[in-house]
Parts: sequence; C-alpha cells; structure tokens
Amino acid sequence: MDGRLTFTQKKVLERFVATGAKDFSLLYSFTRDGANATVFHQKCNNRGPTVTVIYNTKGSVYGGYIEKSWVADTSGSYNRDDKAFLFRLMYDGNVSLNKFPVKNPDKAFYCYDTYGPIFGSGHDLYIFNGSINAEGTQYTLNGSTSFGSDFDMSGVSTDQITGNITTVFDVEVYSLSESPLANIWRECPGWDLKDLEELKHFAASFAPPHGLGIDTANVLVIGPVGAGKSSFFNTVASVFRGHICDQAVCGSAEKSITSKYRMYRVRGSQMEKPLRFCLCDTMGLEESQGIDAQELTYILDGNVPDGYQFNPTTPISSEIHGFVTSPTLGHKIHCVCFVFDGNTATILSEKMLEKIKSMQAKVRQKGLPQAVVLTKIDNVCSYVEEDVRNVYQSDTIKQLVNKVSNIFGVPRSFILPLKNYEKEFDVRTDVSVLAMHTLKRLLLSTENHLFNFLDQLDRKQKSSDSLE
Ligand SMILES: Nc1nc2c(ncn2[C@@H]2O[C@H](COP(=O)(O)OP(=O)(O)OP(=O)(O)O)[C@@H](O)[C@H]2O)c(=O)[nH]1
Ligand SMILES: [Mg+2]
Repeated sequence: MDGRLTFTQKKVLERFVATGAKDFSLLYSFTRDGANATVFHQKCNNRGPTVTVIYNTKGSVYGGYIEKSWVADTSGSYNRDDKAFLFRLMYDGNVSLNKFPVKNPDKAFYCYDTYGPIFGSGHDLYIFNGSINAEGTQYTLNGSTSFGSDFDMSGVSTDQITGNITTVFDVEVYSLSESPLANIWRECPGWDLKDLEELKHFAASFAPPHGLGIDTANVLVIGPVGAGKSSFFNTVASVFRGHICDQAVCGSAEKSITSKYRMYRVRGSQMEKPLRFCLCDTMGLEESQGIDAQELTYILDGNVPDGYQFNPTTPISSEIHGFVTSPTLGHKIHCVCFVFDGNTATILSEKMLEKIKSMQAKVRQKGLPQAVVLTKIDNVCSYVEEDVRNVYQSDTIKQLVNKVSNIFGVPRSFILPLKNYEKEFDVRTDVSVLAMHTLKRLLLSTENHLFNFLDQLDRKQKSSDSLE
C-alpha cells in the first residue's frame, strides 16, 4: 500500500525538510494497521526521520516531521529535535502550504508506549492515545491540539489548520530515507489532474497573435529515423482525445516509416474546431538520404504542400507536385523542434551531426526559434521508467540535457525530455503532463517568433502614417 500522500505533497515535504530528495515509505496507518498506539510504536520506533500526516474529514492535511526516531518509553519523556517542524498541506480541501519550525527543540516530541505521535510539550499536536474504533470510514481522535506552544505557527490558528474538527479519515506515518534522485533541476507546475487541465487549457487557448491574419501556427518536427516524431504528434493528440491515438503511423524500421509531409492538426473528441497549431511531421533523417538543408529551406519557407510524398531519389524542388510558389506567413514554419532519441542523441555519427548542424544554421538564418525534444527517456533512466514524474529529479536526464545543450548549442531551457505514449493502453496523467509541458515550451517559442511579425506590421504602419 502506497498511502494517501500525493506525489506533489511528497515534493513539498521534501522541500520543507531541505536535505535533498527522499524516498517515502509508509510505516503505519490507521486504515491499514488500526488506530492503536502500541502498533504505532511497534511499526515506527527506531526508524529514523518520519512524517506523521493527518487527513481530516474537512479536507485538511497536516502533521509533523521529526528527524530523530520515535522510541519505546514506558514512563513517557520529551525528546530533543532541532530539525522538527509541523506543517499544513491542505485546508478545507484547498492546497495551503506552511512549515512551522520548532521553537523549543528540547521538547520537540514525546514518546510514551501507550500514546500515538505527540509534538511539543503544550501539547502542540497530540493525536491520540490507546486505541480508537473506526466509525465507518472515519475515526474520532481522542488527543488535543494547542498549536504555538513549542512550534512557531506564524499567526496561523488551530482553526486554520484543523477546521476545529477531530474526525479523520486516516493518520499515516512515513519514514524518509535518502533517495538516489537529485534535487529538482527544472520546475514543473505539478503532476496532478488539475495541473494537466491547466496545461491543456494553455494549448487549447493558444492562437497566433491577432492582426497577422493567420489561423494556425506551424511547428516543424524533424529528426533522425525512429526518433519518435510521429509518436510525439500521437501523444499530443491522445491527451486531447482522452484515449491512445494512432493517427500518425509509427514504428521501427531501418528506413523512415513516415514518408509524407503531414501538417497534423490536433482535434479533441469534444472539440468543434481543431487547435490553432499544426505539428508538421517529416520523413526521418538519414546520413546521406532524406531531407537535407536545401530541402529544409523549402519546408521552412512554406513551399511544400501538406501531404507531399517524400522521394529519396528526387529532392524537393519547384517542380514537385503542389509546390506552393507564393507562400504566405500561414504556410511558413514558425518554430522548429528537433527530435532525438534520448538514448542516442549524444552519440550521433559525424555525418549525421554535420547534417543536423547545417540544418540548425538554416533555421537560425531564417530567424526561427528552435528546441530539442529528447524522447524515450523511459529507456534512458530506470527511475523515469518507474515513474515519469521523476524526470526533473533524475541526474541521468539532467546530465543528458547538459550534454545535448553543449552539442547542439541550444540553451538548456529549450532541451525538453519527453516520454511518448508507446506501451500504454490508456492515457495517464503523468505522461500527459510531461507532453503538455513540452508542448507549452514549443508554443511559447512559436508565439514569441510571431510577435516579430506584429512588430514589422507596426513599423510599416508607422512609416506609412509618417508619409501621409
Ligand atoms: N519507449 C519509448 N518508445 C518510444 C517513445 N517514442 C517513440 N517510441 C517508439 O519508437 C518507435 C519509433 O517511433 P516513431 O514515432 O515512428 O518515430 P519517427 O521519428 O516518426 O520515425 P520515422 O517516421 O521512421 O522517421 C516506435 O516503435 C515508438 O513506439 C518513447 O518516448 N518511449
Ligand atoms: Mg514518423
């Protein structure tokens, strides 16, 4: 059993403890082990740093941390702990974060075999003693609260923590041990459903700036064969459709599976209109075949029509069927996303590297923003494979991002680790959050680029005004 503490709440507590990443292991809970003080001590004594978390029936989540161990004590005594603190994570169903440090460390916690966890001598937080019977799905605590006695509550009252009620759904105690993960090296808004909804809302409400006369912005997706380009579109589409989508054909082969240039639009099941950006999928790059820097120029300039069938033996030229001779801003590419397999991005052949660098030079020449998406990070780091939400705490991924940034000369904030939908049967919040976080970065770059055209329009307007 994992316990009720969410991933995000664990990250908050990690920040409060402030000694690096932690693994949380559930030692004791009312619902699993019974509300019994003797059992609490059996399970939690001599286990090192712990957090005790109370989930009350009014939507408050609060508790206490001690760095020292709970211990057996038949007569009851106070214990010193300089690092102890109380905390609040939720109040009345809403996130409400506070750390309340100990102000009298000599009496930080009290151990007595027939009492549950007690913090402070007043007692600041005395949870229960003896045993309590469950009443349906809840328990009525028989302890007391007198916050502020030995902990600094910064003016927060008991009512603002417990809502003045004593019924709880659960009390849990977790031990905290050193985690092999690093400190968070990139902030993510959060990994919960509400965070996903916010990120989806950002993408769904994205639109090219008013005044440019274009309906849709174009993000080019380009990279070596099998890097996960088509899967990226499918992943984004899956997020909005709510089920795993296979609109773009994906798979593994020596040659590129994708043979057509496709300006994919994202359509959600409940949406009347597609989203206001295209992910333009291309044939995979090969050392001496596939798109080269010259052909890329045609794509960037908007000369290549949607659905164009790439022909490895005949490069793109003005002779191809459907060549757009007078492309408008709406036909052009507004942001370039290079996609690499995270497992091989740092060991590309000299020839491939040269090809990509010449493409990057073209992209820069055109004044276009570029980002690098690193896929298959589930294969790069076992902690990410275990849990995608570890991505921004994985040292392996952090090092990979640093290396790729050096190789391609792209700032680290534009190197975006990603796990596409691949083995999943259903969409998942964590995979979707990471995909939407990546997409948001790309859309922001796209928007920034399009603002340049608004500046141009303004300048034109001003110069025509001054001529009049
Ligand atoms: N484990 C894992 N597999 C992935 C990921 N992304 C893509 N894949 C797999 O990698 C293979 C290639 O993916 P595609 O999306 O077809 O790659 P592509 O870049 O479009 O390939 P071409 O069109 O052939 O150039 C497929 O079998 C995908 O299922 C990922 O993030 N993790
Ligand atoms: Mg493809």
